[in-house]
Amino acid sequence: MDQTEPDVHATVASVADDIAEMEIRGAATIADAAAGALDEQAAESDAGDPEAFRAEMRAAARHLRETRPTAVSLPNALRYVLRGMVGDGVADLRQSVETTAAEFRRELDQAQDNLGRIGANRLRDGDTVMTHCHSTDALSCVEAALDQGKEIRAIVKETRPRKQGHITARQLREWDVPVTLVVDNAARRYLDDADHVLVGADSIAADGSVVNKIGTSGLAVNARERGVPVMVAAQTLKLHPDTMTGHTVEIEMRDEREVLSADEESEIDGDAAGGLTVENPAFDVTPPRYVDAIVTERGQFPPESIVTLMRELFGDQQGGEPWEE
Ligand code: RI2
Repeated sequence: MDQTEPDVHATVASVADDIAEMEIRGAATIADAAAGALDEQAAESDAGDPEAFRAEMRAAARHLRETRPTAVSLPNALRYVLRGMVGDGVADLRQSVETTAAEFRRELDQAQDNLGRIGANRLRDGDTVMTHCHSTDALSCVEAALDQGKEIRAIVKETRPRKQGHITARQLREWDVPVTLVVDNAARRYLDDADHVLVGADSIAADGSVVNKIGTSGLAVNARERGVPVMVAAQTLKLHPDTMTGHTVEIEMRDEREVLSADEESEIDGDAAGGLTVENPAFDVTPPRYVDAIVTERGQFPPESIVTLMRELFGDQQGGEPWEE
């Protein structure tokens, strides 16, 4: 086995950095960028033979895979493109990557549009949604409802530590949706004014558990207690195939500086060296009993039955990952 790791193209390295730093973020957007980066790697490769080309593509996929562990859309995108890489010569292989990456990105957009139309059916004229973080899948439901002429209002949770709720608020205001922005701690107080909790997902497990931005599970438990239905907008790209065979979803732990700046940390800690531990999990797991519906481009599912869709989509896919040698 060749021990030398092939170089990855500069675009792949830069997309990987941007994903890790969350300059590129959101499960669907990450998947789209990863497919684009593989396409770029193929286009720019100067590999002299098919085996060298394949090795480069596998190395690029591994590099992208290592950026963030939780959103399954990333490995699902890499699998899709690498499994579509077929042909005898370098030119054929390159062409197949280009075609497959383009097809993947087209389907991603299409799936989100279809999901939005299905999700919009749950929203009635005059409804208020409470959102958490920023999800393009969730927003596509609101956009479709607006397209249908419904009036929708939003209570938008800020979503510490990175405040991605602000992105949601901006987008909704661009669509002229009346928005009330609240800090995360105020969510329970405002649940009485909400008709739906509407969130996205980074991964959905086979038992219907929803892995999404930290704070989703607490919101869902509160919503259940208040009688507000919880709707998860997640295209099938978010279904996690490994969970069908008992694997759990790794929760990403991010840098403590996202929670406390160096100044804040020293103010709290004074001169005491190492006295403060900061934990910064990016995601949490909402058990299926707190979720009313998972909306996908293939229809709406109660969380407990999502496994039937997963069996249909993934079958009994066995074997190694296409980026492994
Ligand atoms: P879409 C985001 O994760 C949020 O948790 C959001 O709910 C999820 O991805 C899905 O986003 P992060 O990348 O695919 O901000 O619906 O950590 O856009």
